[in-house]
Amino acid sequence: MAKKPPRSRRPSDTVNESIADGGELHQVAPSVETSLTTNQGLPVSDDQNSLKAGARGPVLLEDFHLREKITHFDHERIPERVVHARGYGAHGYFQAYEGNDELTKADFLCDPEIKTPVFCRFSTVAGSEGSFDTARDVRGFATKFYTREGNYDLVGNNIPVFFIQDAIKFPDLIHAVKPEPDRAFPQAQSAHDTFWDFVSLTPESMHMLMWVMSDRAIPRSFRMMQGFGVNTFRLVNAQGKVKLVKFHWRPKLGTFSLIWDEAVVISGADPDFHRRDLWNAIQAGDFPEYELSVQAVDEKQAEKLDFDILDATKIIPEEVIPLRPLGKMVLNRMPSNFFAETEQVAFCPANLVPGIDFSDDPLLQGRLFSYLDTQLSRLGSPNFQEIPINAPKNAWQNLQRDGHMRMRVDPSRVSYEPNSLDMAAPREAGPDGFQSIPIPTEGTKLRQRPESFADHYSQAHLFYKSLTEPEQRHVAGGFAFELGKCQELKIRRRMLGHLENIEPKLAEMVAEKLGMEGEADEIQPAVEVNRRIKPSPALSQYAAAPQTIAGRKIGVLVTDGTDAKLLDALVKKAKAEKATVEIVAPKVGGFTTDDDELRPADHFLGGAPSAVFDAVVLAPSAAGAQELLTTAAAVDWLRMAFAHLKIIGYTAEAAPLFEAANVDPDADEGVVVIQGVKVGDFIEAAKRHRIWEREPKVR
Ligand code: HDD
Repeated sequence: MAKKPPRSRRPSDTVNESIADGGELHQVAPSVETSLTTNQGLPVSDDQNSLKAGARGPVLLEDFHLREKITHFDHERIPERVVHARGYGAHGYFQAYEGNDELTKADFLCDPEIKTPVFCRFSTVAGSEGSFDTARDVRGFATKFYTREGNYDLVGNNIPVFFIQDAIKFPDLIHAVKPEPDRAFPQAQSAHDTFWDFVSLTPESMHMLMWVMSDRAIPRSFRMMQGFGVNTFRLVNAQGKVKLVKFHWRPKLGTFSLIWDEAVVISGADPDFHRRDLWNAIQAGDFPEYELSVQAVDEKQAEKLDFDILDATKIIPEEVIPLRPLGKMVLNRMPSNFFAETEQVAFCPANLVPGIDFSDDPLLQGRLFSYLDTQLSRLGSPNFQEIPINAPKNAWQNLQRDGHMRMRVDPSRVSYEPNSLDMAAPREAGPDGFQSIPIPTEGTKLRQRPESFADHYSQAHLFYKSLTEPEQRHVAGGFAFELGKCQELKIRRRMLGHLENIEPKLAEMVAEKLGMEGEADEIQPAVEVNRRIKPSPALSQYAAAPQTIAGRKIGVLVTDGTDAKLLDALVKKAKAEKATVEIVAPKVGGFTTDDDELRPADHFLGGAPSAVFDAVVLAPSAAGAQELLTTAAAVDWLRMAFAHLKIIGYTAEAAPLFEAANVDPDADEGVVVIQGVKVGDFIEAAKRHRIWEREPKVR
C-alpha cells in the first residue's frame, strides 16, 4: 500500500477550525501508518480536547487518552547524573593504527581494517543538567567503544589527574563542590566556601587544583580539548606481556581555551556554547578528530618513577615516557534523540575487553563499583544495558533474568548453569573469554595510604613551572577569583599556605590580588617539595600551539552599506582555512550591502557579543559606523574583543568605533587594517589566536 503523506496542520489552523466548528475538527481520515495512537496502538481521533460531559462540562475520568498522555509526561524526567549531569554526546568511529598487537590483544586496538562504532559524551562535573557550558570545571570525556568483543568504556576527563587518591573521599569532594545544602547555591561553581574548605584540608588535591584554576578548565570547544584516562590501566598482549598504561586523547585541532572574562560573558550570551559548537561542526561535516595514545611502562620502569603510578594525583611527564599513538576517533553523527542516547548512555570504567585490565589504583577500584550502582537509581532498572545506546553491538547472552523493564524474551526453560536440558544455553567461553591478568597479590588488611602517595606539591610545582607566563598569570587569576568568593578568611589563609608550598611567586600574586599579603598560614609538607623537578613543556597549551584557524569562528560586524566584495573575500579565505564566518548586523532581518543586495545576518548585535567569536572584523559603512556609535553593544563589541586579546580586522570606515572604545587601531600586531578585499594579513594574524603580550595592558 502506498504510504499517504502525513497531514500537516498548523496550530493556528487547528485553533481556527476548532473554534469555527464549535470544537469539532474536520479531519482527513488518517492512514494507518501515520495516525497518532495511544501507547496501546489505538488510533486517536482528537488530540485537542479532553473528553467532557458537554462542551463546557466536567472532564470524565474515563478519558484514558488524557490520563495516559499526562501520566507519561509526569514521568518524563529521570534523575540527572549525580556528577557530570550536563553533557553532550556524539556518535563516531575509532580506527586503530598498525602495530599495536605488541602492546595489547584488544581486537579493536589491533585491527586497522575495522571501524569500531563509538559514542562519546563530554560533560561538566559540578553543574546540574540545566547549567551553562562555560563554567570553570573539569570536563568529562567518556567514550564507549562498541567492539566486536563487547563494550569497552574509557571514562576520562580533560585533566590528567584527580582531586583525591582514594574513592572513599569522592562523596565528600562532590558534596563540597555542589551547591551548599542550606542555601542551594552556587550553581556550577567551585568558587565557594565548602569546596575550598574541603580541598584546603586535603593537600592531595593541590596538583589537580592547579589544573582546574588554569585555562584547561575553560576549554574553547569540546573539539579542542585533550582527554585522559587518569587512572593507570594495564594492557596485555597475546603472549601475556603486561604494561601499565595511561590513556591520552589529543584533538586534531589543537588544545585551546577561553579566557575567564570571556567565559563569564559567554555563559550569559550562549549558555549552550559548547553544545552548539559541536552540533554546528558535525552538521557542517567538519568532524572532530582525536588521536588515542598511551604512555606504557613495565613494572620495573614504574618503580623507577619518582612517584607512585597508582596515585591518580600524578602524571608521567611526556618527556619522561613519550606518547605512543594507537589510533584515531572521528565524531561524525549527532544523536537523533538527546534523551534516548546522551541522557541514557551509561558509562562504566569496569566495562573491559580482553587485552585491557585494571591497576590497583584505589581511586579506580572505587569507581569500578560506583558506575554500575548509580545506573540503578538513574535508569531505574538492572536491565539498563538493553537500552539501545548501552547495548553491545555484538551478540550478548547470559542467564540473568527478569527485573524491571526486561525487553528481551528468553524462551528457554533453563536459566541456570550447569544444565543439561538446553544444549543451546550460553556456556563459559574458557580461554577465549575475558581473563583477569594473573597478577600475584597479598597484603595485610588495613586502612592506610602508602607513603609513596605523600608528595602533594612537587607535581603541582611542575605544572606551574611548565606553563608560559600568560598561563601562569591565569592560574593566579583563577585562584584569586575563587578564593575571593570564599567568605571565610581562614580558608583563604590556608590556601595561601598551600600555594606557598607549590610556588612562592604564585602565592604572592594571589595574595596581592586578594589584598592579603603576608597572611598565608604555614603548612608543613609531609615530604620535601622537589623544586628542582624538570619542567614538562608538553603541559603548556600555548608553548607549541598550532598556528591555525581551522574549526574557528570569525564574527563580522556589518551595517547597511558594508562592502559586499570584502565579505565575499573573507568567506572564501576563511573557508579555505576550514574556518567559518558569521555575520553580526544591527538587525537579524539582514542588511543591504554597498551593491544594494539584501543579505541575511546570522546574529543581531545585542545577541552576539564578540566573546562568542575567535576573531572579529569590523566592516561597517561610514554611515553605519556613525549609527553604531550610539549603541553600547557595538562599542563593547570592539572593546571586549580587544580585552579578550583577539585578532581584530577593521576597515577604515570603522575608525570612529576605535575612538569610542578607546582602542588604538595601531595597538599591536593583532589589530589589522583591511584595505579593499585584502583579507590575507588578517587571516594570517588570526592564526595566532590571541595576542598574549596585550594582556598586561588590559587586565
Ligand atoms: Fe566519575 C560519572 C570521570 C572519579 C563516580 N565520571 C563520570 C563521568 C565521567 C567521569 C566522564 C560522566 C560519564 C558520562 O558522560 O555519563 N570520574 C571520572 C574520572 C575520575 C572519576 C576521570 C577520576 C579518575 N567517579 C570518580 C570516582 C567515583 C565516581 C572516584 C566514585 C567512587 N562518576 C561516578 C558516578 C558517575 C560518574 C557517580 C555519575 C554518573 C555516572 O557515573 O554514570 O558513578
